[in-house]
Amino acid sequence: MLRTLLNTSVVILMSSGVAVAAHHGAHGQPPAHGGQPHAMAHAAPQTDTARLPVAQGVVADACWIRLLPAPAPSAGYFVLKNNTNAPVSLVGAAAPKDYGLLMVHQTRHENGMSRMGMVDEVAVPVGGQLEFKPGGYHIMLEQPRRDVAVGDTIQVDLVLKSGEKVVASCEVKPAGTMPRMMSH
Ligand SMILES: [Cu+2]
Repeated sequence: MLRTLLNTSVVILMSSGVAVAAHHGAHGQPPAHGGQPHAMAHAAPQTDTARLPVAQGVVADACWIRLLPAPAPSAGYFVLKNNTNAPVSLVGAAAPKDYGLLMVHQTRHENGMSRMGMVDEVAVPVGGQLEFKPGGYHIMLEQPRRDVAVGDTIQVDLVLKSGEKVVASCEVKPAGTMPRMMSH
C-alpha cells in the first residue's frame, strides 16, 4: 500500500515537469524540490544505510563527483557492475556523513532539450554493468553537511532492491571537469 503510493508520487513528478533543462538552478532552489511528494518519494533511500549488509559480487568502480557550489546540487558518476547470477537494481543512495539528500536521476534528451527526472529503479543485468555518466543516469547530491572540497573522498552507499548496499568511494572533482558544463 505504502509502496504503491510512493511510486505513484514519483510517476506524477516525472510527468509533471520536475525534469527541467536548467536543472541545477531548479534543484538548488528550495521551492523547486521542497514539495511533499518529492520528500516522500525519496524518504526510503535516506534511511540508515549503515545498517545494510554489503552486497557480494556487486561493485561500483571509478566513482567521482562533479562539485558545484551550493545550493546547486553536485552529481555523482560511477560504473555499477553486477558479477552475480541474478539481476540487480539500484533503488536509492545515501552519503550520510556528507550530504542530507541523494537522488537517483536520469537525464534524457527530448526535442532538443535536456531534461532530468528521478527514477525509481535502475537495473543492472546479470554479468553486466551500467555506466552512470554525464547525460545519462547519475546521482544528485544535495544538502551538504560540510564544506565539501575538490580532492575530498565521499563515501556513497548505493542501495539495492535486495536491501543490501554497495559502497562507492568517490573522488570530488571540479565543476570544469566536464566539457559540457550545462549538461550532466
Ligand atoms: Cu540530476
